[in-house]
This record gives sequence, C-alpha cells and structure tokens, in this order.
Amino acid sequence: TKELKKKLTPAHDCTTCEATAQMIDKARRDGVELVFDRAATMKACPIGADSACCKHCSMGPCRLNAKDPYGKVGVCGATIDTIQARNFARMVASGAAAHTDHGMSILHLFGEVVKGHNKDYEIKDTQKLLQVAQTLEIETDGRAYQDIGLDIYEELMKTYTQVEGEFPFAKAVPEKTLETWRKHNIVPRGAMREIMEIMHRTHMGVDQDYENIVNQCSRTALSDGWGGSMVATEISDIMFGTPRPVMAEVNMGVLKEDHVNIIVHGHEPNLFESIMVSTSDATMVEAAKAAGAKGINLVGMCCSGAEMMSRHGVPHAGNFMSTEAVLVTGAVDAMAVDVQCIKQGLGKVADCYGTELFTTNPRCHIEGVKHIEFDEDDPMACTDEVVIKAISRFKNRKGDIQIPKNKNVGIHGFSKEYIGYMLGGSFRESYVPLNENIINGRIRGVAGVVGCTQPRTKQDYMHVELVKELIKNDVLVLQTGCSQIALAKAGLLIPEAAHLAGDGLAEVCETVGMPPILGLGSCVDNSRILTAASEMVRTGGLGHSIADLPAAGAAPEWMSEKAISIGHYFVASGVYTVFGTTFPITEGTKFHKHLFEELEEMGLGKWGFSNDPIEMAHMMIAHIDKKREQLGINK
Ligand code: SF4
Ligand code: MSK
Repeated sequence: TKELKKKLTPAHDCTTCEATAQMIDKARRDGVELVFDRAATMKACPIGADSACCKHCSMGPCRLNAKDPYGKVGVCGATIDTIQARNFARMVASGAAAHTDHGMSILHLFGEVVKGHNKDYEIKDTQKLLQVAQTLEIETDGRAYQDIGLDIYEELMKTYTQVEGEFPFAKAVPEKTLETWRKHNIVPRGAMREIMEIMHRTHMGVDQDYENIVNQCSRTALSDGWGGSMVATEISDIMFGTPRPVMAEVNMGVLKEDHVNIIVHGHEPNLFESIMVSTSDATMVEAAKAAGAKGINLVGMCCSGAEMMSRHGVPHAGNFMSTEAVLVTGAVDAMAVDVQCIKQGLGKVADCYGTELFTTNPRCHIEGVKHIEFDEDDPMACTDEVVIKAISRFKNRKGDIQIPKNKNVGIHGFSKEYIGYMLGGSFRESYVPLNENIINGRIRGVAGVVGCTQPRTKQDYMHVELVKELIKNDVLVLQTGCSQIALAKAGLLIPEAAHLAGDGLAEVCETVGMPPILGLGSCVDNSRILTAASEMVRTGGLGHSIADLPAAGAAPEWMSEKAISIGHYFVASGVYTVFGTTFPITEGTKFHKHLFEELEEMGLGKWGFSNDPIEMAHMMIAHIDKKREQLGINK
C-alpha cells in the first residue's frame, strides 16, 4: 500500500552493501517483505530498549520509568537495578548456552572420532592436538594421537559438566588475570552449572543485588569465551585444520547463474564440511551437468560461512542482514541452515523465489520449512539430499534471475598461531615481533571488531567506518563473524589496505605483506582473540594481565544475546568493550555505573557505548593510549 511504502526506509539508507540494496529494491518491486521492511514497521519498544520492564512472575509484568528510574519499583519491590541486571543476566545465559551447546556437540563428535565410533571425520591437525594437550598438561611423549585425543576429550568435557573446581582452560588464562577472577570468585566451574545458577538467581525473589548478579554474569560469560567457544574453536581446528591465510571472494556476485547454487548458513562446521564432500562428489557434479548446469557452486553465509571461508577459502555471499536478500536473486537453488541467526522470515522469502530451504539440526526447526536431519554418524544422507534437491530446483528454475555483480577478493584465515608466525616470530616466541612493534609504537594497540549487522542501523556502515578510523590511527584490527564480512565486502581485507593505515602500522604491514585488518573466522572464533591476547601477555613487555594490554573491543551493530555474552566475557577478561546501535540499559542507574565504570576498578574491563563510529574509535584509542601510558611505552 502507499501508506506502507511511505514508512519503508530507502534501500540505500538500509545498507551500505550495494548488492543488498539492489535486492531490497527488487524485493519491493516483487512485493516481498524483508527484515528491513519489518524493522521499519515494527517500532522498537522503548521500555524494553531501556531494560526497564520485568516479566519474571505473574504479579507483573511490571514497567518502570526509565526517565525516573528510582521513582517506582516492581510489585515485588524489585528496583530498576535488579530488573536490569536480571534481564542482562538472562541474555548472557542464553548467549552462553548457544555457544556452549554448539561447543559441546563438536566435542561429542570429537569423542566419537577418538573412540573409533565415527569414521566420517578424523584428527586432521596433529600439531594443534599436541598444542591443546600441552595447554591442558596432558602427557604427549610417545603416545598415539588417538590416546592423547581421548584424554583431551575427557578433560574438556569438564568445561560443560563440571560442578565444582576450576574449568579446564583456566590453564590457558594469564596468571594475573586468573588471580583477579579468583579474588572475585568468578572462575567458571562448568558451563551447565553456571547457566543453571544464573537462571536460578534471576528467578523471582532470589538474587536482588545487581553487583552479585553481575558477578554471576561474569562467571557464566567466561564459561562461554574460555570454555564453550574456545573448545569449539580448538576442537574444530584439530578435526578440520587450523586456518591459514587463504584468498576468498565475498558478496552476492559469488553466485553463478549457470551453476547449481547452494548456500549453507548458520554456525556448525560439520554440516559445512560434509556438504563440501557432497558437492565435490563426481556423481553429484555429473547429475548437475545432466540437469544443464556447468557445475555446483557451494557458498557460505553468516558465521559457518565465515569459518569455512577462513579455513578453506569457500566463497561467502554476505552477512546476517543479507540472508533473506540473497534469496531475492532467484539464483539460490537450495539453502541449508543449522543453528543460530536463522531468521524465521527466510521461509516466506524462499517460498516466493522457489528456493529449497532446509533446516538440518534437531535444535532448529522452522514451521512450514522442510527438515532433513543432519546425523553425524551418517552425514552424507542429509547433505547428498540437499544437493539432489538443489539440482532438481536448478532444472526447474522459474522466474527471473538477477545476481548483483558485486564481489570482492580478500585474505582470511588468520589464526592466533599464524599471526605470530606471519610477523616473523619463532615457534616458541611467536609473539615477540608483535609485542616489539607495539612497544616501539609502530602498532599503537590491538582492537577486536566483531559482531552482527542489524536493521536498526545502516548495514555495515559502523563496522567499516570504525575499522578505517582505527587502522588510520595505527591500531591493528582483528575481526570475526559478520563484521569481518562487512570489511571484506568493502574490499579492505587485502594487504593494499595498508595505504589507509597510519605510517607505523602501514610500515609493519608492508614489511610482512599482511593486511592491517585480520579476519579470524566465525563469532565462536572470538576465542582466538582471547588466546591471542593471552599470548601477548605470556610473551612479555605488555604487563601481566589482559587488562594491562593496549587493546579494546567493539561490536558496533550487535543484535544477538550471544553478542552480549561475548561482550561480557571480553569485559570480564579485562577488555574495554564498546557496543553501538543500542544497549539494554537505563543510563544514570547504579547498574549502568557498575558495568561502565566500576568493573574496571575491580581489575576487569568495562563496557562502553557509542552510536558514532568515529567517536567509538576514539574512545577505544583513548583507552589504548591510557594503557600505553600505564605501561610506560607511550613515547
Ligand atoms: Fe514485577 Fe517483581 Fe514479578 Fe518482576 S518479579 S514481574 S518486578 S513482581
Ligand atoms: S552470525 S551472532 S549475526 S556475528 Fe555469528 Fe553474525 Fe552476530 Fe549471528
């Protein structure tokens, strides 16, 4: 209707991604609604946005007034600080649960492999296996890889199931950081215990002291970052190979009109690894050719896409805000999804363009969408079926195909291991050159820029502008997830981007031929940033804890509960972490002061917020300079 059209945001104001903008316009011409349109017609609830409401019991739901936060309490007497802290805690719990459930299923698969029950997967990276064993203080001398793997499996399972004591990867945490955690009693036990306790403590009438609730947020978030997520990354590296720099193409131009196009979207590497086998199977390729296609084109989206791009150079069609828009091309023959960040809206859009959409994970069904369960004990049964369905859809393609031409090439796959090696470090002292370059000031500091894209802000804009400003000021940027894809689409994940960097960073990049922006993989792979930070501390010269490092983090367009868990595990690890677009909090409250100031006084990091990417960059740079000053290296 005309009325609706008036409310919609023009495509080029929705996104800076030209391909996505073209598809928004096409969808509107086709009468198909996308996430951008739903956001324009669904105004965000202002009370929820301030986290000033509670529905934890049926005496409510209760709404407080963010403009007068202490003017009222809930029916039970809960204050604004209790209400906000409980809401925040439940976001941490849900985000941590997503990562830990993902990590636990990867570890389960690894267990089946090392027990000899599953022959479809294997130990691919024995070097990484030994490295993880060493961190966990597991004996490796003269032992078979299988036996070492079994011990790793049993030890790491405690990450999830342990009820008392310190979790296994506490051994990977710098000593002084661990001491701070012990002092505040926030060393995780096991993720299940921490998530269970958060849900208990945020039940009506239990924990009603925001500081105590935030402590449990820290313990739970740490069980995600240094636990569930870290296990997922390390075990995926062992089973699928540790990423090394690889060239990959991004954006919708990676789709090929004359090929069967298959997209995998979600977060599970095992589905993707298996579909890679199915799509390269000679019988499948023959079948595709018999259907009139030149071949099969496998493409990733969102985080499993980012992980596969980083590990194998698989092309990537776009980040979270583009998953519906890519279907508007009409060129996607099948999309297989697993878990997390899968919009229910995909179902309708896929229907409109005849794309075969499949859910594959028992945890994620979508009403009206066909489910083909992925079984790790018989992985090809699912992935072969997806490919067959895609070939048949190609044969029967109807409607026009319009593929945006936009495509960029970049380098991805900078694991923590490779960062040291690339800069010229030796095997044992791999981070010495990085630390030296920070100490001599060529590199001012390190920033992690990560997280989602979302329709309440112009897609990719904050990511790209923030990162450009950081590198211009000699800050080396590490990236994961949808943020990495935003910069890749902007064409900046290449060594030539050094010309946008400050003189010092440019000199380092040009000397070693590396980009000033390093893509590390999926949002689960944020744990690589934690291990890189630990390595910087271990190497020496930059203080004794992560909180001492000239480093900062940001998620300027975040949207998921996972992002809150990630943000809080960075804060609890000692990192100043700035979010943008929105933050679920009422300013001027004690809870706000606690997150944004007092946590730092406790020896942890702290939260920050800005909606302006340039201001955000300078908040991070000011923090980096403060740390350099404290280290006595701010010459
Ligand atoms: Fe209201 Fe308290 Fe119940 Fe929350 S727990 S809904 S604040 S009465
Ligand atoms: S997929 S959590 S939108 S980064 Fe990991 Fe992207 Fe955020 Fe989902």
